[in-house]
Amino acid sequence: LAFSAALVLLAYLIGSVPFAVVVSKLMGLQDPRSYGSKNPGATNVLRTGNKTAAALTLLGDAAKGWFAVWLAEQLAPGISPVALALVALAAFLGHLYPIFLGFKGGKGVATALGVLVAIQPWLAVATAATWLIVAVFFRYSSLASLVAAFFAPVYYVFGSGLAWYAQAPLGIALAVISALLFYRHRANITRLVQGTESRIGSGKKK
Ligand code: NKO
Repeated sequence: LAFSAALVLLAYLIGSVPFAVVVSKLMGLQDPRSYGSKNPGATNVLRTGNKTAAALTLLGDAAKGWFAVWLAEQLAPGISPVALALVALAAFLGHLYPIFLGFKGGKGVATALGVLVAIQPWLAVATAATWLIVAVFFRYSSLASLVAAFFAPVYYVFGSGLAWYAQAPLGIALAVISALLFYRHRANITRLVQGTESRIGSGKKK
């Protein structure tokens, strides 16, 4: 039990690494918490016009979610579903409430994607495809994230078929992650309703 708790703590610390801030600093860009949506995330970094920085942020934030879950599986082969679900949740919460940024982090979209990659690759593909379709049609990153977050647990239950309850801990973790994604996007939801949300590609050009 102490070992599982250590793995959960480790996952939280890995999830806490804020790639939007790290990448921006390394590339000499402004701190993403100072412009646009003020969110330390890939979408907001893209508002600088630097696509490479945005891509690296997305990659880093997703990779840490994947890595935290993968590492726990390596360090504790045969880890229980409950412990693994808590590890996944901890990595996600690290991004939202990072110890390295005074607990003021991002919205968790990329990190949730990384967690999905580690848990069920097909689920990550289906969820990322959902994000992409909404993003291409509506050009709102936040709307795409919300629709993808809504469908991820749905895909999980349907994809697991009649055996979904055997994987209940992960299913519950995904539902909690999805709910927290909505909660973290509440300012975006207000802007979407008011018609003032910024569209992908409307940020300043490089
Ligand atoms: O700055 O408030 P903003 O407009 O930046 O940003 C809103 C945006 C914040 O998220 C990001 C990360 C962008 C990642 C894009 C690719 C993600 C594709 C997969 C979605 C996975 C959803 C996981 C649900 C798990 C339950 O939203």
